[in-house]
Amino acid sequence: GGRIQREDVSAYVKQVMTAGAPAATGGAVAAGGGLNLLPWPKVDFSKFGEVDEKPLSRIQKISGANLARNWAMIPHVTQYEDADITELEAFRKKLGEENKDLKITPLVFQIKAVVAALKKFPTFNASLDASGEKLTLKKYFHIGIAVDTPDGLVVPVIRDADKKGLLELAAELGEISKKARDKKLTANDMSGGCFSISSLGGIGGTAFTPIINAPEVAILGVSKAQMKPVWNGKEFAPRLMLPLSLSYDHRVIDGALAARFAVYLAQQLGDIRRLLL
Ligand code: CAO
Repeated sequence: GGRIQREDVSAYVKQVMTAGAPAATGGAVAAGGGLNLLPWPKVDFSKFGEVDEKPLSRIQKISGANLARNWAMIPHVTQYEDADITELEAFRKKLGEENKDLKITPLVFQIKAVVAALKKFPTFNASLDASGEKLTLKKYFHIGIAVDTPDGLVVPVIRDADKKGLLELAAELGEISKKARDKKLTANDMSGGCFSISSLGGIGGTAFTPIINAPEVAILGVSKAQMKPVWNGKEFAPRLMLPLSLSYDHRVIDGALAARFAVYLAQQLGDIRRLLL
């Protein structure tokens, strides 16, 4: 009579356990682990209207494959925080006027603040091995910077950022972004990073979810600083607030640690005298 009997359930379970869950169950994860995704939809778009086709660039294909692996394999969580950079900005402007040959953007201060936070929270300066069982803690501070180029995203690395001053970092940032846009980066320029920063602050937006650059365990996304009314205990005061989005690998970093890292980072940016400590 179309009833589902005990034997049917057993047979079904057996089938799932040996062959992976069929798509009709909606289960994306096969019983034995691994992804058991539906095939990519094949659509003849020209049936619906006029279209054009454009192959992805070489960089897009390489970074796309990396991003897809990292997104699928790393359990990402993003922690948000705002840093009050009102004073930092005044100092940056002054520094810019004194060094007109250099472009000193907020990013160099972020690199310095990230190095301070990595020193305080070494778990963020680490990599998980392929088995997911061993962490390698690094004692050097090489910071990857996401650079947008007409051909796609590349991440050159500033080495030993802890040993460099703001002006030196500003000069190097200028050099690597130019090298990236001129397609002159070598594999060596893009290797050895400990932690990456992806700054969309020059463009806009309030927050985003950056994808971790494996085998790193965290990445900082930076959005555009904006004047906001901030309560100072007595009144609302206009303060320049910088939105930070910290994505981390939850296998390695717990939420409380990530919140502490983000708060510490915001404190460093809020009072850069702390970077001297
Ligand atoms: N808030 C407000 N203004 C900011 C800012 C912020 N967080 N960050 C930068 N700015 C300002 C700069 O001061 C500069 O202002 P001026 O022109 O008045 O001097 C302007 O925005 C443009 O900055 P920039 O983008 O040229 O320089 P940068 O040092 O901030 O960044 C680089 C350099 C190479 C990181 C950037 O050009 C870039 O490519 N960003 C994109 C990265 C990216 O695509 N990430 C996404 C990865 S996921 O797909």
